[in-house]
Amino acid sequence: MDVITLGETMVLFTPKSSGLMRYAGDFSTKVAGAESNVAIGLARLGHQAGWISRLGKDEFGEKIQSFIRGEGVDVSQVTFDDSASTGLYFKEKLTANELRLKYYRSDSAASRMSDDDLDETYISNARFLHVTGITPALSEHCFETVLKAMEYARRNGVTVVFDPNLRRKLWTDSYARQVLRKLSGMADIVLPGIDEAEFIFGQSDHESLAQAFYDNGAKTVIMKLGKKGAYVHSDRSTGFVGGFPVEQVVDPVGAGDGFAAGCLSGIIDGLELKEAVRRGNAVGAMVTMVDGDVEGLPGKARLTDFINKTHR
Ligand code: KDG
Repeated sequence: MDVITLGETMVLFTPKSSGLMRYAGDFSTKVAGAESNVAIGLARLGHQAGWISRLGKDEFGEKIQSFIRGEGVDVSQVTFDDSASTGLYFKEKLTANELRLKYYRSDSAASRMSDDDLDETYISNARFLHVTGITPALSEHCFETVLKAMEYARRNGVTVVFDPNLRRKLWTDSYARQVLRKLSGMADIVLPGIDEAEFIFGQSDHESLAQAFYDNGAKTVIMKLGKKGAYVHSDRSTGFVGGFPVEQVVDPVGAGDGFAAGCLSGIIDGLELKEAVRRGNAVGAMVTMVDGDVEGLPGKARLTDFINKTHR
């Protein structure tokens, strides 16, 4: 495996009409979860990715497993729980530019994950372990599972990648800040957004914030700056990597996961760090132009085309 990831994936319902969801009659159903989004992004780019999770023993659990398997991600470590449900998630489009997200995931099957769900050998055979700050927010068990997965990775020489992915609806600010800071310090590579960096370390400029993550323990800091691109800070390379212009943002959700998949894909392919981040910027931009978290993730040919066209 190139990358193994771990986390909750839900069925995503999107009303076909805009406005308040109470008036919506028809919904599309898709599959969404930050970590499986990354795994799918990597698989589309030709890498080997695995996803660890728990699903409810219900039709939605079956849907998620078969969708992710169909995308070429290894789901051999996914288990089914017959006493809890698969999580659901609604993306309400209030106006053309205003989304409202609503979760139905408390006490879901994934929130009951425990370190019994982890196989050290499976993790030790990967090059990278990708985890996010969503999973520890689901439950104490989930937090311990993330810690254990990181411990297995570290003692087997697997590079740990952490994306804070702050979800304020899931926990209190003070606890979130404490946990995200701790996990960021245990990772080799961190991928915070500038807002998340400010949430964790306080308001400052991107250079000082990147330095704060570095001083906290991460060897490579890749900070997302939205449309502007990203800022990189590591021993070998420091500086901006410009973003790609987007004609029209259709759905921004999942762009950060596309960015993570693109950066990791570049690193796996042996690109220099800033070139890898450029690939991340391109994938992130492409995701925003299509509805759904994963539907806009490109294969290698489309990605190369997009990069070449934009920079001709
Ligand atoms: O990054 C996209 C995710 O936010 C979305 O897929 C849902 O995993 C999700 C979450 O917990 O918000």
